[in-house]
Amino acid sequence: MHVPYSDTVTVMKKIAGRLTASHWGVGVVNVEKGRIISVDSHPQDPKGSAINGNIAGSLHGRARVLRPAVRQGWLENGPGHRGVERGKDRFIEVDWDQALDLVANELKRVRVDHGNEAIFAGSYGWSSAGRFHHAQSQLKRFLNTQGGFVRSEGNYSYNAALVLMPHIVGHYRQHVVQATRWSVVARHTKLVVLFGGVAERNTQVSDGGVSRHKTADNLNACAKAGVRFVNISPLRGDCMETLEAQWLPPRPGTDTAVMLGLAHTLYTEDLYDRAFIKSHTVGFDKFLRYLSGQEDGVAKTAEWAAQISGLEADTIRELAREMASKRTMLSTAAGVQRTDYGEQVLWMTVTLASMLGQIGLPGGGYTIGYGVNANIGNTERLFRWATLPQGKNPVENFIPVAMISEMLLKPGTQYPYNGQQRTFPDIKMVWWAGGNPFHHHQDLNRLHQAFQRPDTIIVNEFNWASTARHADIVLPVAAPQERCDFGAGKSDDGLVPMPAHVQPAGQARTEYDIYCDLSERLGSLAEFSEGRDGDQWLRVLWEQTQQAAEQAQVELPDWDTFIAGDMLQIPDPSPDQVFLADYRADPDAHPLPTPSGKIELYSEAIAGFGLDDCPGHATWFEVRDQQRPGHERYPLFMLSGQPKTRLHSQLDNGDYSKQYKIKDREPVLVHPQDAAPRNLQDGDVVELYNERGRCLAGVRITDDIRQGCIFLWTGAWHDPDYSTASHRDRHGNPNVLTHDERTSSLAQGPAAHSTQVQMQRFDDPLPTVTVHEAPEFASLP
Ligand SMILES: Nc1nc2c(c(=O)[nH]1)N[C@H]1C(S)=C(S)[C@@H](COP(=O)(O)OP(=O)(O)OC[C@H]3O[C@@H](n4cnc5c(=O)[nH]c(N)nc54)[C@H](O)[C@@H]3O)O[C@H]1N2
Ligand SMILES: Nc1nc2c(c(=O)[nH]1)N[C@H]1C(S)=C(S)[C@@H](COP(=O)(O)OP(=O)(O)OC[C@H]3O[C@@H](n4cnc5c(=O)[nH]c(N)nc54)[C@H](O)[C@@H]3O)O[C@H]1N2
Ligand SMILES: [Mo]
Repeated sequence: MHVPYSDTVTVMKKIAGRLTASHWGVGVVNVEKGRIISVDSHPQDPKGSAINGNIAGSLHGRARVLRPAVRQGWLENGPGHRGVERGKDRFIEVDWDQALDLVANELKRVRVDHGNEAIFAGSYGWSSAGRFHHAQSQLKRFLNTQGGFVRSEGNYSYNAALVLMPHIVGHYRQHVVQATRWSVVARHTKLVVLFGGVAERNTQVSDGGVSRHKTADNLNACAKAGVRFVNISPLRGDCMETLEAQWLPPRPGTDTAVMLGLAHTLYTEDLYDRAFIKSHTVGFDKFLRYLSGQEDGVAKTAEWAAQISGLEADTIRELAREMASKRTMLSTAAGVQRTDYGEQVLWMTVTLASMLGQIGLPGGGYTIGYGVNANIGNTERLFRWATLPQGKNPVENFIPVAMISEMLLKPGTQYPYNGQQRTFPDIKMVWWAGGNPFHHHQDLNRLHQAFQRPDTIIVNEFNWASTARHADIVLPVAAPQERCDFGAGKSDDGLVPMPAHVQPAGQARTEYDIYCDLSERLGSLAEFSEGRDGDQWLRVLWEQTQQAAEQAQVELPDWDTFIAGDMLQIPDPSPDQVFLADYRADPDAHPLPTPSGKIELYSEAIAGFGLDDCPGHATWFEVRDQQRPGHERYPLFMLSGQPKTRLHSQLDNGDYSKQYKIKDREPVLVHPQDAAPRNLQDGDVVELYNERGRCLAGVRITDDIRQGCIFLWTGAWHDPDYSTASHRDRHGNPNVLTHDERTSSLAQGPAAHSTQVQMQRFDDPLPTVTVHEAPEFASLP
């Protein structure tokens, strides 16, 4: 196959030279007098994302970090000063020379006094699109020239899957790539059962970028072909209305029980596939002892599942029979494993699908994470795009990503992870670039305490969100539209030119230039830059991408032509992908990378770890907040999924995000029967609280949510009111309420969705949300 450049690209004159790439899609930038006034979607995107509407307001917003800034207490007293707490202290703006001298000297000091194991630069976060300027790659490349750093492993999205799946099926990142295509589902499947739905709002986004949004069209094609959808989720909106799904809202955190009830029906009515269980799985007999109640005296019947989940026993039984009678795809959203004991729902999905025996058949089996991004089930890349080489990290130590507070609060202590006993390092310096832990981590009041521990915290940012406000040194960085790059999603089929459209705001600089200047001070410029400036690196990365393309028989234009033109579409390598088809066809020729080579419904390895919170087979556990003494005081189950109006916390001060706020607060979805006894009207402001924290939010009343549950979107910039004892967040960030206990001691993944709260109308005078404004600066003494 030879695809010449002229066939893969349509240079549309009107938009040539005006493109930008974001994780939420391609934008066409409109500039007037050196300022971005708006960003439209690409005309060829069937479902362009409105999140583009945040770019102009946020880039030119009042919260931009315009100059390097140093926390007053740190500047006056040096590293490690405890004085005014981080987050509460004021900042002093300094010039670049002073900021870079401070950073270089502090880096030297920490290395000499404590070694590189005292530097944490896990720096989790989504950063921005752009292959070269990717914030974490830049930081890691720089620190690797300085002797390395403690990194983090895994992610907040699907950490339970990343750790569990290799034990029972294989590498989860591969599974995302190999997910059965929706086009195959449209042709073959009769029933799709969605645990946690497939939220269209989430399919706006894909890591690194998405050139065309295909999920909505592909799902609608399934419905048109007669596929029946069942949405098992506390939120009706987790499934597009046009799919006319049957909505079954369970109590959150009970999906494992529902699946056990389904499995019990399949077993007792002899509707399960004995042959597949025998040929393709191990350990069913042990699981069966648990399912039947032989192990613990409790048969996991449909009635048992109904009592736990709040669904009807008959509904569960009928669904099991229907599943066994036709081609069925099970889908479990990533959000459903971002819960207490999130490993179990994954294991039970695999177990249930194994009993149905359709794994590896077109449109049958299971998928974990449909809806986790815009590309899963829709497209894949034909060849690999080049990345900035990060070099080698001489430090071997790492932490599971969601143990950041644990690590900072408990240096030197031991913790379990994936069958190992590990020891936390003693961290003196934290450096964050391209992530916002005061958005993404759980129990932010605990994180605030943890962030008091290190000697020095450096944050590279373009906005004064809460993480920057918890730093000692803040370095202002150029935004994607202020620098030149190319965008290409990790699983996307497009290459997007990203020319610079405006000058960096204030004194902001690219991170590459910042690290070059630091490297010069530290005597390692040649190693870091390899003698290249940013433009030269872009040309090198493009040449490498051209070479990879050539091997796949695709011809890419030269860099200058590309950067001035339209996006390129690369052919999809596997439009008929069926997950685990090879394994199904011949399990001996294509063994799975598990200890047995088969699907492990019972894992000797995991059982051998002897963990109370993750035994050797799928097991039901009640969520933790329900088991705590006095839990009745917090009767509402709070879900906190991804926001429609932005990517996590990014550009929260943009117009589209702000348009949805209620009296400047993040909206919280409330069921009418939860609103009435609390005397709440649509548009009221409420206070949400539990023992971990408090926040305000704006009430949106809807019967699209299960009664007893509320839904508060993630990503409102944390805006703590330090004059209140609880540091009440004025804005509506759910993570002041979530707990920091993680899924289990197997995966140590975040478990944000399992949170109980109480809610009351807020009748006091409304405090102003301040976090969208720049902080008040102190001046140099
Ligand atoms: N309660 C709850 N919490 C959750 C979740 C949940 O479901 N519920 N979901 C979790 C999930 S799945 C995820 S992935 C995380 C996301 O958490 P994050 O990825 O940390 O969230 P973002 O808001 O994308 O943070 C990116 C930050 O990087 C900055 N940034 C962007 N581009 C650049 C750049 O080029 N350079 C630098 N230096 N900075 C840049 C942005 O301004 C922003 O502050 O949140 C997690 N948190
Ligand atoms: N617009 C937009 N899109 C995004 C993102 C964003 O920030 N903005 N973030 C991206 C990222 S990083 C990720 S990881 C993905 C996340 O994609 P998902 O993990 O799929 O998203 P969530 O919104 O966390 O969860 C999906 C739904 O699960 C439901 N749910 C929660 N707990 C339970 C439960 O116990 N049982 C059942 N049955 N359902 C439950 C909730 O109703 C929630 O709406 O989204 C990506 N897409
Ligand atoms: Mo994520």
